[in-house]
Amino acid sequence: MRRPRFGTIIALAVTSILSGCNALVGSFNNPVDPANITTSNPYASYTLSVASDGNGTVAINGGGSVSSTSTTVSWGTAVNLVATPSSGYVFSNWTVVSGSATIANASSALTTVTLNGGDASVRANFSTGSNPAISLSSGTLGFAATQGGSNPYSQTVIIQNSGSGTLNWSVNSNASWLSVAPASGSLPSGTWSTITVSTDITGLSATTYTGTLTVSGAGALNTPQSIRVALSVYGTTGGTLAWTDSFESYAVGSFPSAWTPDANASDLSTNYVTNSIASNGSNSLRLYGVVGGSWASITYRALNVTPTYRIAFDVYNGTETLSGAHPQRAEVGIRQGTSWVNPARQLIYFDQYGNVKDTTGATITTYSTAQWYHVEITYSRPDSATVSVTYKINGTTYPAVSTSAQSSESSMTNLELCAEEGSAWFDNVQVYQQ
Ligand SMILES: [Ca+2]
Repeated sequence: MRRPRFGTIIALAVTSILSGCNALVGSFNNPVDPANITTSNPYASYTLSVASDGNGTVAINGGGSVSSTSTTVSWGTAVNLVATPSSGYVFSNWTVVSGSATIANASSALTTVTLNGGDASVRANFSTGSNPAISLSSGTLGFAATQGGSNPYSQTVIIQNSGSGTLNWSVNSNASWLSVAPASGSLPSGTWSTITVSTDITGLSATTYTGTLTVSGAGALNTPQSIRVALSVYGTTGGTLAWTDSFESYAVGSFPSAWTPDANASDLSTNYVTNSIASNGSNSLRLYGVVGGSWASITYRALNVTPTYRIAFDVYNGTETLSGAHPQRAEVGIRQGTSWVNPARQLIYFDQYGNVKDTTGATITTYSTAQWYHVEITYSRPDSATVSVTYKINGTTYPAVSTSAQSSESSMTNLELCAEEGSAWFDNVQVYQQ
C-alpha cells in the first residue's frame, strides 16, 4: 500500500475527530471542520481583529473585556463574541469592518463570528441609552427523542443585559412539553446568566413539535426576544426498511460491490468479505486501518433516505494495540460523496480506551473488543440548524444528543463504515426511513 508523502498530507489532511473518519491525520494544532473547507488549503489560519466603537468593551472566547483585541483562528472555526456597553450605552450591532466574516447574529451582543478565508475585522457598535437590552446566545434549539423513551438532555442558553441599568427578565413557554429554569432573574448592565431549557416527551406521539420561549424584560429596548424550539419524537422500531446488507451475497475475499472503498479499504489483502466471523449468516465485512499508521479503511453506500432515519448494524472490534495518529477502532458516520476529504459527520466511534463515543465526542457507554454489538442510530433534524442523534446499543436506549448542523449537513447522503486503526467487522447493516 503506497502511503502518501507528508507534503501530500499537509495539502489534503482533514482532521477533526468529531467530523468523521479520517484516513490521514497530520500534526496540526488547529483541526478544521471539513464542512467549512472550500479550497485545497484547509489549514490556513487568519487574524481576527475585534474592536469596540469606544462605547463599550469586547471579549473573544471568554477572554477579558477589552476595547480591542485580535486572535489567530483557523478557517471555519466559530469564535465566540461578547460585547459589553459602557455606562450610559446600549449594544447596537456587530459590523464587519474589513475582510469577509460571517456573524451568526449581528444584533445580539452574544454571538459567533466565522472567517470566510482571510483576515477580517469586526466591530461592536453601541448607542447612547439608559435602557436594559436582551441578548441571547441562541435563537433556536433542537431536541429529539424516542417515543416512550428518555427525555432529551437539557440545553442551555445565555441571557445577557447588553444595555444599561438592570434587566429584570422572565421567560415564558407556550408549550406544555417545554420548560426553562430559572424562569426569571435580574442582570446588571453587561452581565449574563444561563438558563436551562428542558423538554418532556411524556405522552407525546411521534411527530415534530415546535414551541417558543419568550424572554421579556420590563423597559428593555428590544423586549420581547424569542427562542424557537423544535422537538422531534420518533419511534425506535418500525419505519420502512430502505435497504439491508448482511454481506451474504458476496464472494468471500471480495470487496462488496454495493460499497465504495476509500483509503485503505482499497487494499483487498486486508479488506474483504469474510466467512470467519459473522453476527448473522456466515459472512461479514472486515475493514482494516493500518496499525501504527494514519491510513484508515473507509467504505460508503448511499443512504437513500431523508431525516429522520435509522441506521442499524452489528460491529465487532479487533484487539490490536493502537498507536497511530487516530487510535480509534470502528466508526460509523455520514459523508458527502465518497472521499474522506469531503465533509462528514461521525455518528459513533469506539475509542482505544473501551469507550463508545457519540457525535459530539462524549462517552455513551463502554465496550469490549472481540464482541459483537448491535447498534441503532436515529438521525433527526428537528430544524435546519440542529442535528439530534439517538443511540440504542444492545437494547439500551440513550438520551438524544443535539448539536449544531454543519453547513454541508444536508449533502451528507452516504453512510460510511470505517476502521480507523486496526480491524473491525460489520454485519447486518440496515437503513430505515422513519
Ligand atoms: Ca452476515
